[in-house]
Amino acid sequence: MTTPPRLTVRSIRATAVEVPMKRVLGTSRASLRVAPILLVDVETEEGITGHAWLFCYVPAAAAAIASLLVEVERVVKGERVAPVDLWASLSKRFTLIGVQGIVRMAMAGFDIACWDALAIAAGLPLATLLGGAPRKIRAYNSNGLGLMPLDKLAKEAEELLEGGFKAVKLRLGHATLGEDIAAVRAVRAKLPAGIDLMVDYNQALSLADALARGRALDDEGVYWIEEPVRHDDYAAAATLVRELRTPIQIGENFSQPHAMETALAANACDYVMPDLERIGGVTGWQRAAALAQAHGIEMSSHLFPEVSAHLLAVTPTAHWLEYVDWAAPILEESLGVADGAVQVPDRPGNGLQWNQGAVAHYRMK
Ligand code: SMN
Ligand code: MG
Repeated sequence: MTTPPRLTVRSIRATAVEVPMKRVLGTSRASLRVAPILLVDVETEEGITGHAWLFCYVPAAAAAIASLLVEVERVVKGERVAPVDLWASLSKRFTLIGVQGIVRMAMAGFDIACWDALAIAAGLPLATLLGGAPRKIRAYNSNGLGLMPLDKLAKEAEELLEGGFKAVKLRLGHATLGEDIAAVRAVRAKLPAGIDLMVDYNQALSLADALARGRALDDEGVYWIEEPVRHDDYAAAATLVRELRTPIQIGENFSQPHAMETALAANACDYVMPDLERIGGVTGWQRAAALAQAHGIEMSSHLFPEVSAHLLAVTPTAHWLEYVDWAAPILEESLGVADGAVQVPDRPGNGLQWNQGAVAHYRMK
């Protein structure tokens, strides 16, 4: 057996694209029709390139993160591709500005691409490099189902079952409780028995309103209530955990594993769903997975299904993968979905490869 080459960072390339979404994502905060995505390529002296994509939420953030990656490159150029060590040196470099927000997203993109390069060099799928193996990961369909008229919701709910999905997620946070319940019922009416329905408020509610709406939802049989209140109001979330029967899900806004630790210490949720670019890339995810295991709490992913699938394959309390198809148009090979599960690709690395023609087409102007 040959030893994989030691890799050295040569450069970081960032390419911003705006990919139209097949289905509008109408959340209580904003409506998204286009996915602003930043492609991150870490090139090594040895000729291996690692890939990652970041979701930028607003197009302006793509340029800002790309510019932060120039500073990341200045720190890591010529260093060994050792993501844990590089996370530590970048954390030190960025302490004064703060390892948060888009600084941390840039670091996460670099970290994810470094792990990809290591797995490619080893000739192993990322899941295998991390001690697991490619397998099927249970997923819910999180495309669409935003705040929209009831007839459209009902139609979309049916369409989202294609692929054999056994669960879908509905965005809530309408002006009134009555409208939220009507939306849940419109979707539920189209779901065969045994299909689970998650709901997501995107931090829309006050504690009092969350208690009122949560009590009403307790009678609707929803699987979890996601981010009902401001993401870092762990005291309010803990009250909801105590008062409601429906599980409370939070985590897409955990900034590095410390935030998750604080939330768990406050009993702020029943489930967690860290986001790869906010938790700290592959390095941060693994630390979060250990925390979830220690607390005996089930852990799902947020966005980034392609890389998150590898990580859930080695997460002791793996729960649900959030499936979105937003990056599919710019990928050489999109994630395989069948029987409500995604298949972790059995090829070296995390499996991300850009379709260069599509990247040129969707490139941000
Ligand atoms: C979400 C994700 C990405 C953009 C907007 C909203 C949502 C989710 O909170 O959990 O999918
Ligand atoms: Mg959410």
